[in-house]
Order: sequence, then structure tokens, then C-alpha cells
Amino acid sequence: MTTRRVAAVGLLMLLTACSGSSGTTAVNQPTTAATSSATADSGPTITIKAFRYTSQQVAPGTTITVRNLDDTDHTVTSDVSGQFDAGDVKSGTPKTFTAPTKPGTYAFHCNFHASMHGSLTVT
Ligand SMILES: [Cu+2]
Repeated sequence: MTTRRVAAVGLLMLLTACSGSSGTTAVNQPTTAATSSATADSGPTITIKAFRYTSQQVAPGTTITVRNLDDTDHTVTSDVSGQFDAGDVKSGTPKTFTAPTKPGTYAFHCNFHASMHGSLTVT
């Protein structure tokens, strides 16, 4: 009995020590999360609003965020197949794609709405 109690107390102390150290880690986490989300927000963005794209000029190979402010889904798909495609960008859920590595002006469109056209400049 005595041995079991000692073991139980030892385990309790161990658990306390563990939760104490994880508490320290949790304090550090918000700082890291805030930094990474700030980086994502400050990057180049193509915004879609009222079935129109904002134009964007980026360096080769840049990661571009697409934000859809409309209620319906849109895509950012290069006119020349295979250059880039953000896929199905749902309302309120940003997606990213990588800009071409070769400088130039790239025309793109929406797969769902034939009237939607935009251009991406890589310099
Ligand atoms: Cu569309």
C-alpha cells in the first residue's frame, strides 16, 4: 500500500511537471501564429469582387493568394493550359497558387463564368 501511494504521488508530480512545461510552450505559440498569418496577409493578392479580378504584378514564382468576395465560386485559370490554376475558390475561403517563373503578362479566366477575364504580370 505504502509503495503504491508513493508511486501515485510521484506520477502526480510528473503530470504537474508536464502540464507546467506545456504551458510554457503554449505561451510561445501565439507569437509564431501571429507572425505567419501576418506574412500570408501581406503577400500579393488577387481579389474577386462583383465578377471582376484585381490585376496583380509579382516577381517570378511568387505565391499569390486569391480572395473571393462574391457569393459564388470562381477560379483563376491561365488561358494557356497548365501555366497556373488556383482551382475552385469558394466565397470567403482564400486559396493560393504559384506565379509562373518566366516574366511576361499572363491572361487568365474563370472556368465557371465565360465573361470573367484577368491578367497577371510577372516581372
Ligand atoms: Cu467565376
